[in-house]
Amino acid sequence: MTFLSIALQKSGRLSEDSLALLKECGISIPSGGAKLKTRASNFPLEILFLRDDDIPGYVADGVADLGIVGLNVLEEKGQPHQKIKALGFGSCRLSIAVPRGTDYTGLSWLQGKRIATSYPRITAQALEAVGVQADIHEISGSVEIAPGIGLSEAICDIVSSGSTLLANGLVEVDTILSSESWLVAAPQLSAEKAALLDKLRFRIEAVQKAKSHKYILLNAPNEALPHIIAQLPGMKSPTVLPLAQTGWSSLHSVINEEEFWERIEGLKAAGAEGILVVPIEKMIL
Ligand code: PRT
Ligand code: ZN
Repeated sequence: MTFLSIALQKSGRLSEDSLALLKECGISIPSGGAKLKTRASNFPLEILFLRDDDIPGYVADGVADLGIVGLNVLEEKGQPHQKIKALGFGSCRLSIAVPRGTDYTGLSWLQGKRIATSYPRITAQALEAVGVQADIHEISGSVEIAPGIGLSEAICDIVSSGSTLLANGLVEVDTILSSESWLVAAPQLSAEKAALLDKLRFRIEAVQKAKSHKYILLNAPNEALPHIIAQLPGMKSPTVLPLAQTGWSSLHSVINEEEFWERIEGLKAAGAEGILVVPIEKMIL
């Protein structure tokens, strides 16, 4: 029987969200302490637990058919892969930071300077693209201390809240990569594996769409319906059901989470009452 293998981060910032995504896709993974490998019980999927840095290599060699890893790691490793889907978690950015008070004027300020990073490849590419030559020092951890100990004038490191930079007297001055986790696949997959990947992708899309939408129910006097319906396009068009009270209807629709607050004002102004907004578990269009 054909099955897919997927490489996930064993323990770190992406582990929990990666496993949660598979679970939301209805894939059950036995929880088991320090295992390196396990099989899903209800989907032909084998899970390999690895360090995130090793995932691009495993996927490039086809040892793992799929992987979930940050774009920062993928770009730094520069190994062949197919990008399947951005997953919306593990968001961060790779940024240049300099000591507070530095008169930074843009990437050209880095000309001839020393810059410490764990991302030498991405940093070199970003500088090369603007014709800047800097002395890139690769260090594997605690990059933020480099300027303080006199190792470099700047750093290029992953930032999310920015509190690590702040605590080290550094200021973020330029972002060279915006990153999030991606589902990636080996450069070549057999037709059988590609079909399984399509199944998985379909489930991920249903989960992602559900997360970005809400189910909305409201009551309105019938004369207000045309105005309300105009504001609630729904998947096709809203469902309208009569209420026991004559002259009133209940209207059901799906609304994009991002538009929710904007729409809600308009709906109330148009006469909507008793508005309920509920999460959607899966959404298949
Ligand atoms: O052991 P393994 O090699 O698997 O894990 P790791 O320690 O290399 O990686 P891990 O778990 O720290 O991060 C995995 C991935 O999460 C990264 O490759 C990024 O894609 C993503 N990610 C998201 C982050 C952050 N946010 C983040 N904040 N990775 C690292 N950080 C670091 C940052 O460099 C800083 O030093 O966390 C620190 C705190 O950040 P601030 O800005 O919130 O202070
Ligand atoms: Zn790592």
